[in-house]
Amino acid sequence: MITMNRKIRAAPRFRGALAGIVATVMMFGLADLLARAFNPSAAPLPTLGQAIIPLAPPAAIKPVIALFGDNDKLVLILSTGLGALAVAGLIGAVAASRRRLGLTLLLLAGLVPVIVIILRPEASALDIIPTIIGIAVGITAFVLLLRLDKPETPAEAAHRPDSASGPVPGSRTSNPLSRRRFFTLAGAVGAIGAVTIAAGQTVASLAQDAGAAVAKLVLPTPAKKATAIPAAASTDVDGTAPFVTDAKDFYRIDTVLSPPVIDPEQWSLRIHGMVENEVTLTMDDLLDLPLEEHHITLTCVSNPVGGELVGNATWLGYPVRELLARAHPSADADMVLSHSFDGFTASTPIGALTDDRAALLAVGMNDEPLTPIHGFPARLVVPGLYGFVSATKWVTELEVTRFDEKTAYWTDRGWDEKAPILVASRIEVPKPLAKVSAGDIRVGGTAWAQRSGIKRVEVRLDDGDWAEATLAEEVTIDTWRQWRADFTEVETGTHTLTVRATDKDGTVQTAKRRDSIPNSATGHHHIQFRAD
Ligand SMILES: Nc1nc2c(c(=O)[nH]1)N[C@H]1C(S)=C(S)[C@@H](COP(=O)(O)O)O[C@H]1N2
Ligand SMILES: [Mo]
Repeated sequence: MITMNRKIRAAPRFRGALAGIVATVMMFGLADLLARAFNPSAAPLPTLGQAIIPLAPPAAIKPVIALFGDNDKLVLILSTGLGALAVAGLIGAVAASRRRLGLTLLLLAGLVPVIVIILRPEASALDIIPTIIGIAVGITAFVLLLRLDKPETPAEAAHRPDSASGPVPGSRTSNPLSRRRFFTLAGAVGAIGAVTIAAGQTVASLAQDAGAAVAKLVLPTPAKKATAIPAAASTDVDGTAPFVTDAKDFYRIDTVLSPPVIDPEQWSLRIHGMVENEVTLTMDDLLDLPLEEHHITLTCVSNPVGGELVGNATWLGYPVRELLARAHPSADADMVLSHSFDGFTASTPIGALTDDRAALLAVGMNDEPLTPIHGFPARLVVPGLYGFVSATKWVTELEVTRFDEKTAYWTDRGWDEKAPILVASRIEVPKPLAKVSAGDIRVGGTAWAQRSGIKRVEVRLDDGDWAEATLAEEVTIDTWRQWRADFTEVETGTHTLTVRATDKDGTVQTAKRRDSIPNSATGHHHIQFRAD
């Protein structure tokens, strides 16, 4: 009797959970699709996901980036969605026995995305309309579903053909007819939800085409061309990364779920804070300046040893040094806090922006305007510093200040204030666990030590001696340098290769392993391969 009672009660609870889940799918789908028409940045699911990012503990972010790479954003959206469905399912299960409580909880849960949307810095009151409509329709569907999931009256139960013993006293047995209607409606609501989600994604990918904004920006001919890249800058070992990284292959790290699309005609850069003259620069002003082109290798502090979060491009821009000079920074200032359109900030030592290095306010990458994910229409690129303290994309403000007055996005989360790039090297060929023919083996890779330059790269096979690699020609001290090494008479079996680099100051890349927080992972890169 007791087990039977439990079974009978589990069924409405299950249907309640299902009602909550399909109603929520529909709410998100509908709200998302409507938001695409109004204002894509007001779509509830991405907005919820985006709101979670700054709250996430840094210790959790880095492993996610390491595990999923560029897919970290997809993983975040999916887990936010699954989390929301789990909550909706629980509330639905509660509503099966306590309707009013369930409805109140659902309404409260629905308010969460509304509040998050309103709290965005760029929010307008209209932004909540899609979500409110989604919630209203979702809750209506939920109520209808619960109504259909009515318990069977004793009279109905008595007339059921299979009811030999009549209704169980005190139990809620659902009515088979309304149960069928319930599942039909639940299926329909779920399907509408799925279709609206798919439609929203399609509209989103069409709208994401920032082509129109990018087409408005026509790059001028550089007043100063970058040094020509000699053929000898590449070792030509098959399978190594090219010397110049294509924009589409360039690693991407940022805290936005989708890059802002900024109209260059609306963009401006404001230089303010501890300055004598505030300066505001429009895109036309910037494009009229004598722009310079420089090859610069950009690196992320989160790059694991041997990792892919490094790339080399030819950047076109104007020296930040000159822009700052127009504003006349106070002698007490020691930092420039660059602000992005999306709220991200980076704190750069003012010296790195005013010395002779090519710190650029960049508009071009490899002869094209920046792509939206790499900072269109303008970003900073500073040789020798990790991206999180220097390479602000979608940059809109340079605030001249002091380290003891202001902090930046990542420094607030435990990363170093000042982050010069450490000497590093990686093996690109052979690939980890590759099978190669025994005998003569060619090894190739890249090393970097921006601002200093690479002096030496050494490679070791198994426990052998360090062998000096052949370096490709250096293009500038701010670009990475390819290398290759040849080993002969490599025997059949499994082998390990290890690499280390030395910069021109004589600093040898340390073998000591450490984590990327607060100032980059260290250790030697090694890989295993099989010779057959
Ligand atoms: N607006 C904005 N700019 C940003 C970031 C960000 O999160 N938001 N991330 C920084 C970090 S950590 C790095 S490593 C570089 C990466 O630039 P990329 O994505 O063009 O390779 O951008 C920097 N600029
Ligand atoms: Mo980074």
